[in-house]
Amino acid sequence: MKKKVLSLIFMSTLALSLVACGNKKEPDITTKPETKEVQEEVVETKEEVKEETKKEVKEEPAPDMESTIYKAGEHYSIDLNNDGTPEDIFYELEQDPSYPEFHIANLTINDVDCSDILLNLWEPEENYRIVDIDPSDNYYELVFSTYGMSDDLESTFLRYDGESLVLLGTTPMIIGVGTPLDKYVDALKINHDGTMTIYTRTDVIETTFIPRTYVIEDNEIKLVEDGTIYDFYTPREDKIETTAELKVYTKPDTSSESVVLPEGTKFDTNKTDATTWTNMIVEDGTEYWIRIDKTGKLLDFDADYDVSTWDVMTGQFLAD
Ligand SMILES: [Ca+2]
Ligand SMILES: [Ca+2]
Repeated sequence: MKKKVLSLIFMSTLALSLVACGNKKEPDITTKPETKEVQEEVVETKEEVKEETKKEVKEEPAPDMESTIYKAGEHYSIDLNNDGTPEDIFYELEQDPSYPEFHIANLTINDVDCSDILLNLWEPEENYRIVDIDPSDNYYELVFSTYGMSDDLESTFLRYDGESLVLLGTTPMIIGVGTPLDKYVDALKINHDGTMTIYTRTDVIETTFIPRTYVIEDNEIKLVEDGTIYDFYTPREDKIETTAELKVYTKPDTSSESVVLPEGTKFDTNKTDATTWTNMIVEDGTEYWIRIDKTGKLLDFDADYDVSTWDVMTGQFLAD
C-alpha cells in the first residue's frame, strides 16, 4: 500500500530547478510515516495525487485541517504548493548555545535549511500547524507560534512557493489558545475565505482584545482597518474618571454634535474601532464618542504636545 503511494508520488515528481530553501536534489521517496498523523497526511497526499493524475483538479483541502498538530523532530511529506510533489518538512528545536535556557528553531524544506526565517521567534513552540487560509489558491501556510517574551502570543505564517519559503508575516495569538484575558475564545481563526479573524490587542483607552480581520495580499498578511466598531470587554469593576475637560461627539462622526465633558466625569467604555472612535457611557447612560488614534493619542485635545488617554483618565484597565 505504502509503496503504491510512494510510487505515485514519485511518478508525479516534476523536474524543477534547484533553488535555495526549496527543492531537494533527489526526491526522498523513503520518507517514512512515523505517526498516525503522518500516515493520515500520506493518505491525503495520495488522494490528491490520484485526483491530479486523473482529473488534473486540485482536491479542496479539508476546512478543519489546522486542527492537526505537527511535531518537532518528525518528517512530514506534504504538497505545500499543490504541484503534485510533496515537500519534506522537518522542524526541530535546538538548545541555544549562547543562552542554554532558550531554544533555536531549525526548519528544513526538502533538506534545505530555512531556519533563518524563524530567527525572530522568541522561544518557539514545539509544534506547528499547516493551514489553508485561502482554498482558492495553490498554497498551504505553515504556522509557527510563540508565547513571546511577556505573553504576547504570536504566530508567524510562511508559504512555500515552489522555490523558497516566503515570510507572510506575524500576527497576534496562537491557534487553539485563547487571549490573555479570555482563555475560552477562539483567538486565531482561519476563515477559509482568504481571511483570518484574530483577537488583537488594543490599548486605546483600556487593554483589551478585539476580533480583527486579517487578509493576505501580495504575499503579506495585512490588518483590515475598515472602521468596523467592535464590542470589547475588560475585567474592570469601577468606572473610569476623566482628569481634564474632553471634547466628545454624540455619534462616531465629526459632523455630529460635540460636547465638552467636565473633569471628573465617570464613564464606562465598551466599543471602539481601534483607529479613531471609542465610546464613553456617562453616568446618566448617555453615550458619547471620543476621537483617539490607535496609539491612544487624543485627536481633539487642544495642546501643543501629544496627550494620551492615560494622561487625562484614571481607573482604566491597563495591562503591561
Ligand atoms: Ca509541492
Ligand atoms: Ca490555499
